[in-house]
Amino acid sequence: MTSLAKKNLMKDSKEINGFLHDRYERTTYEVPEMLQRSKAFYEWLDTRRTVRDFSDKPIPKAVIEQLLLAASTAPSGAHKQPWTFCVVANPDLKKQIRIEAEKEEYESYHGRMGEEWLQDLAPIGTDWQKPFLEIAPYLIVIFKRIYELDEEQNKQNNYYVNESVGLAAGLLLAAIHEAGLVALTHTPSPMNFLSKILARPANERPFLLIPVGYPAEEVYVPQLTRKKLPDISVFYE
Ligand code: IYR
Repeated sequence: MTSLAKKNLMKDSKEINGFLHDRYERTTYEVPEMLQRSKAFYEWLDTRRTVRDFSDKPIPKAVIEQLLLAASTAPSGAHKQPWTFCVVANPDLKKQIRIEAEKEEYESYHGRMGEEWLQDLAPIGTDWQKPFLEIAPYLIVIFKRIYELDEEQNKQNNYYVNESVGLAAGLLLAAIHEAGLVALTHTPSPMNFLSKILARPANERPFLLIPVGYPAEEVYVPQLTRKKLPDISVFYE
């Protein structure tokens, strides 16, 4: 048994409002180590880039499963965990998704998005063509669950669904980075075709489409800088 498992067994609990709460302890650090760790973590995350060119090299399903478990540790409104991760490896489904996404994207890039939007996207180098939807070994399509149905088909509320699923998506991207893989946060628009192709129930709405894989042999990403601390923060002291 691992020491963590042992610790969990020894864990004491107490009742609050009639519900059991477990004692929670976590390791804390002296300030120098705290600083070193937070800096190292930032520097690691800062090496993450959105990648649009994937290798078709397979990745083990076991890895994807771990990535999803990591994503699903995200906090959520009333702990409802209002997300479903659809993992698409099937080539026919990937092809259908590409065809439908490119249909929508063609319309977007040829009128729907408007001049200002197209100019904003020019430095990123995107266009309506989405070959990565067939090349990447896995497409993770995140659905938000806007409500649940109980056994009698009554609607049960979920809360802060966008916030919750956004947090899970962020953790997923971090987990993908940690695994040495790359991803693209893709938002075909509109994306209701995903519900149809993947036969999702009415309580689920597509949220993000995230191709995952190894990067292609030669990958270029747009030159960009991230905002500096004074541009993203206000301290009230
Ligand atoms: N959904 C389109 C367009 C697009 C929009 C934004 I805002 C981006 O940051 C990137 C792309 C596409 O996926 O190409």
